[in-house]
Amino acid sequence: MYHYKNILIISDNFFLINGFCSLAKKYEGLHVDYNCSAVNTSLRNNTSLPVKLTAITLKQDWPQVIAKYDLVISLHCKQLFPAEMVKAVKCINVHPGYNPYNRGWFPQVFSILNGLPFGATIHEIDEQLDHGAIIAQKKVTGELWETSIDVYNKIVHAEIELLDAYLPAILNNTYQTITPEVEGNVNLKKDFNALCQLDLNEELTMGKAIDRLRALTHGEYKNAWFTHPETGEKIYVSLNLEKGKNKN
Ligand code: 0FX
Repeated sequence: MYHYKNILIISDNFFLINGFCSLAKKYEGLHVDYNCSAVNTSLRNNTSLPVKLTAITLKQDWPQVIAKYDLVISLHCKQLFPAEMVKAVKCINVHPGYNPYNRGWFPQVFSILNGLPFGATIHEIDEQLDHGAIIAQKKVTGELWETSIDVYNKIVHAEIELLDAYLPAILNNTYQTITPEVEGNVNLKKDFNALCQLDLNEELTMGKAIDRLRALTHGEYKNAWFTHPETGEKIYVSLNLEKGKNKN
């Protein structure tokens, strides 16, 4: 039997919920409930998920969480965990960044820009954003020909690999932690939004321009944009990169 028996997964991410459900099958006798943010109706209505998701608004619902569960795992939950909840119950975060670098919003976007490491981290949640003691982490590579989505896909797979390897120690509360020696840096949603607005008069090297656009190219998302100088229309920009066969 495990140290933690009543587990709550809070997630706003389809891929990670699916991945966690597959892993959870290996553990008998665990009680796992799955919640997502109340605003995330599309995820709650998604019939291809193997579990039913219940809506939760942590700001108001946290007392029920601490009464019912002994372990809460965030798999990209888009709500901040209230300090009262973090103090009262073990809370663990699975984060798509290599802590303490580029903590916060869309870490790989910022790592493409500032050259800091890409990866995934499982850590204890404290009162600061993506900040607590690190349980496990794994780096992934980000290559010059890769855009945000290419790196992100590697990161979410790394998150599942870490969960697969460390879930036994997490459930038994036998894991070791490390505390990063530096605080690192944090990016917020507003920093991402500011990056998306391109200034046609900004001067930068071609390398920096390519990095900016590959950081903002993520599949179908319309991220980078500029304003047409004459019509005032918004023009969206994304980048297509393809690696050739020859070295030269
Ligand atoms: O679930 P998630 O991958 O993670 C995000 C934050 O990056 C993470 O730091 C936080 N802990 C978590 C709660 O929320 O977010 P997503 O599915 O909205 O986005 C996945 C990727 O898609 C993102 O890294 C970049 C890209 N994206 C997403 C949106 C919404 C864009 O390029 N543009 C967008 O507008």
